[in-house]
Amino acid sequence: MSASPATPRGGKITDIASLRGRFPALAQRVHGKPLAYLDNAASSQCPDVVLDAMLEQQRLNHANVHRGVHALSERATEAYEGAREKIRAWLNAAGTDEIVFTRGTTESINLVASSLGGSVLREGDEVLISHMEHHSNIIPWQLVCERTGARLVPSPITDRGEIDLDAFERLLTERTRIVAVAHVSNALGTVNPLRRIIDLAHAAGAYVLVDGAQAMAHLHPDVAALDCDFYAFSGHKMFAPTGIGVLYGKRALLDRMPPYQGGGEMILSVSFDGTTYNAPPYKFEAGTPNITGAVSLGAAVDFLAAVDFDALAAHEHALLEYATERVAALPGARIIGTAEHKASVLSFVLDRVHAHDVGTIVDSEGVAIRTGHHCAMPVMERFGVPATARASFALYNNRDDVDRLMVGLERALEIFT
Ligand code: C6P
Repeated sequence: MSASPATPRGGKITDIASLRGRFPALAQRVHGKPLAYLDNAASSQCPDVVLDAMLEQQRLNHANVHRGVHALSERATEAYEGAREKIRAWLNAAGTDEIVFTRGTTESINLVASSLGGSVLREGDEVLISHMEHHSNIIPWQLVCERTGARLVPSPITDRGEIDLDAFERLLTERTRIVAVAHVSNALGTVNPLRRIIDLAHAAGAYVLVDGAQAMAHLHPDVAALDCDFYAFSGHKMFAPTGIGVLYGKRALLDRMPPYQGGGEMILSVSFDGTTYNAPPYKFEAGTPNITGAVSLGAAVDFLAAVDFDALAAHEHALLEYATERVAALPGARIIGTAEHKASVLSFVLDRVHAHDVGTIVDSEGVAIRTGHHCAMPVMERFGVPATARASFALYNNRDDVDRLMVGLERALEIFT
């Protein structure tokens, strides 16, 4: 089941279209129609190798990690730490001690906001984010700003949905202690110029957190080359299950940061007089972790590592262009997010049909998209819309999925005309 017929000898998979067959969920019918799954920015489907890894972990190796001396616990520990190493290698992090397992992007950002933010921010300091951030990269900073007296500063975006770099530079001052930006916007699809942002932020003496939730299934971030201080992401948007994610953090910073939660695993010794903490990453992994999730995420990284990312980018880019052209040609259509560099996401409104009706009608055609504010209300406000319909692509999507979306959209227009 897990052997790939599309792997050229000795090389990476370049025939991206062939990967669709590896995703069992895509073979089902929904409302009597073949499924066209275009809600990948919310959660992507799992390939056979990830499903196999999940099942094997639960069937044979289900035990707690780092605790038992028995065989199952040792196997679980090996699989869990093996996954950490796979993720380290994929991100090009310096060590596995820089890879913290979390529940997902949201928890990773809350960890940094609470632990780093809580210890370095003072009254008058600023946290600089962008106007295109997901709520998960806004609210944790608002919470810590309320606690510390620091100020949250949103940097404006242009009409195309790109960070206005001149404004960003102006807002970056000696008061800026932390910069937090998305690698890819979930509501607009914009790919942000991270290197430039990180260089500017570091030159101003600020730490940088990157919200990589929307990047991992499309780009291959190299944290050493980016030189970001933190990089956060979720497994369920990169072909792994829900409930597992990662915080990459530079070791020197993780060392200095206080624990985020207390409990088992994160200590060296405990007495009623006080506790000494374990070293990173364990200092930040209180309690029994999501072992099966981590192992499955490791399998998802193996899956991605076999794929040629240039071919993947070309495939997804062609699909996004095709879908953008077709949707833009519909009467009353407006594309929200027209950045020069985009990945995966096509957000749009139809002036005659509310986004929620669009979503319901295309669902009846077996087409899954997301509608609403996409947990990015400031983006909706910036573009003067209450909600958008959003088709988001993954490597397994094809033109047929887009054609099926168009059938649904034309039907919605018929009903509302
Ligand atoms: N965006 C979407 O449909 P969690 O929920 O922790 O896995 O990811 C949060 C998150 C953070 N940043 C970005 C850029 C995101 O896109 C998301 C999740 C989903 O767009 C669910 S709202």
